[in-house]
Amino acid sequence: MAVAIILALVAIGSVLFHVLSPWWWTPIASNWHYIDNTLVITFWITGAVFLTVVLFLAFCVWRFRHQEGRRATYEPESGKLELWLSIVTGVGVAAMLAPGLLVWKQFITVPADASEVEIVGQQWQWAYRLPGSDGRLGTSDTRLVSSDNPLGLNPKDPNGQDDVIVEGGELHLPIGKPVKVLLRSIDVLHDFYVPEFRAKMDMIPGAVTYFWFTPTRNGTFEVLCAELCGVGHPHMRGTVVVEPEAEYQAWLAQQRTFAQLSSPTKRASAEQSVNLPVASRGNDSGTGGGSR
Ligand SMILES: [Cu+2]
Repeated sequence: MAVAIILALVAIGSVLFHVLSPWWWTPIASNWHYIDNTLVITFWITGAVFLTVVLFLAFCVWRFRHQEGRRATYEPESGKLELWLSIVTGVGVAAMLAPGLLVWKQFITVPADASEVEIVGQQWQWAYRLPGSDGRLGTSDTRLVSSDNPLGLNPKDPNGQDDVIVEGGELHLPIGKPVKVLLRSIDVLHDFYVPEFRAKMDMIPGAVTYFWFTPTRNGTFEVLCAELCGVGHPHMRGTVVVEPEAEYQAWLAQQRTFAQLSSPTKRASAEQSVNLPVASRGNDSGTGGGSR
């Protein structure tokens, strides 16, 4: 009897914890309400299954407890029960997976008017690159990464000269404008994650991953690395500031471009050591504008 009561208390306690808990997700600051909706659907389905199973267990412990003279019957197969369990489980799993597929399609279908921002992960810091006045990002190649060119930009690509580079600082974004986030890693797996944006994605060395979102709330948001990437992983934090267009433009005007950051002598030596044509797109290159 005590076991049955404990099981019932676990079920009731879980519901009370959910209702009374102060720990809930952060207020959303992007267009991705769909992500919250899929989480809520999964939460209710798994919550209902959890309650049903635990309460059924409590009932069975009490109902079929040991009694003098009572004997259990052995029933290894039950076609009817197996059919019902298969149908209910199948419907439950499909209900959890189907919304995710629909949301994923939207998550990677970038609107035509989205501007591009490149985010580069490196043990253990973030760097950002925004297109300059031409609106296009120049190409990049990991073979060009050096202390003078930490993001591996192609110095021969004219599109890259005016690219704005922010290393270790804040990323600013204008509110209400869709942005395509291009993700690169210089060394190991990282994952760009801002909880309020409800968006995250792995950064894979040698590849460019992407998603898009529209910031919907002004404010300062913390960037976390959501992929264990070495001993400095917990300290790999950054800041995204969402602000009105005028303030964003003022911030942008203060940033430095690739051309300003790399002196002519440094660029000449980089070109000598790696001989790449302007339009080079190797396996691990190509964050060029509009190629995806
Ligand atoms: Cu990381």
